[in-house]
Amino acid sequence: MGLPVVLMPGPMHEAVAAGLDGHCELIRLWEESDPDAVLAARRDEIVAVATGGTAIDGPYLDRLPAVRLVASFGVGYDRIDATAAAERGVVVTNTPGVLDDEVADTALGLLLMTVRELGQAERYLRDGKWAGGGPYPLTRATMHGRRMGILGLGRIGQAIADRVQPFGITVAYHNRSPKDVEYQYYPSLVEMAADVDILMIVIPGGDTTRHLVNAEVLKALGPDGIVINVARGTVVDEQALVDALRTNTIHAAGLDVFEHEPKVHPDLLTLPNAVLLPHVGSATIPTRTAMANLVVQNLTTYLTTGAPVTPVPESTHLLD
Ligand code: 8YV
Repeated sequence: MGLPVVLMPGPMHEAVAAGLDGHCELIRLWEESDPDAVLAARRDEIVAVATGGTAIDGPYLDRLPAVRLVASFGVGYDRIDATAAAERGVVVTNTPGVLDDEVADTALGLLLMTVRELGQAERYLRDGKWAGGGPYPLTRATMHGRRMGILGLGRIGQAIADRVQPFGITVAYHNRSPKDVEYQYYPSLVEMAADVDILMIVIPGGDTTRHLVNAEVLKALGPDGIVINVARGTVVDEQALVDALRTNTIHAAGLDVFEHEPKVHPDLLTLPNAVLLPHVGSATIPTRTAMANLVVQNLTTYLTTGAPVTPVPESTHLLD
């Protein structure tokens, strides 16, 4: 018998293909001159998919009836319809845990940049304004003694909470249901926004969280309010955020993710109170390698034992 066949629809971290070497036959679909013909010809052989960003929904899986596993790179899997997959008996895995500290570090850096205007201050120096125009203006905001509301207190949210408390920042959170933690829980996002001055967004993307942070939430956050988003751009109504920044309805925003990334709302590029990063939350060589290795582990354990290591919640009942 030949090796099991795994489909890779688009390019991924090179450690994935390297780690799978010898365990399966890998179809690199984007390198094929006629991808549809390859899918049609191999549809009954392809048992698993390794993906880094391709949208995979029910109709996509219907073209691949032998697939039983979709191994996704990244902790967020909003581009994969895990419910439609489960309905077809397909398990989805993601890469939780291995990127928590990296993303939390990025969130802290972005928060500091936003509160203390560090990027703007650096540009001031590089533009030669320090020598010519005197010191950079004092920032209105400081880190110390602030209240942070975490939208989505999961593993990464907890890692952020651990990092900000030594700054004297008090933590509260909003999730669908309360957790066994000492932070204040808010069943209402608007009420939390009204009580805090930093809104830290770490909640997964997807239809259920789309535009959760809207004009009403931003208004409640208020003129000293700071929004930090290291989750998914879709969680925020980006036009409402642009309007809130322009009218000083909130003080500032630090964004690592965007609603239509890699396209960035053109107004964000010109707003002085927006700090913008190109989705670098987990983007270090060690962390991305660890994520790639977890994708490989999910595929290889599935191929040998039938039980991948990190299934998403929508899939776990398929493994009981
Ligand atoms: C990566 C991420 O940028 O894990 C996630 O959900 O958003 C990031 O770690 C992404 O997976 C890159 O493909």
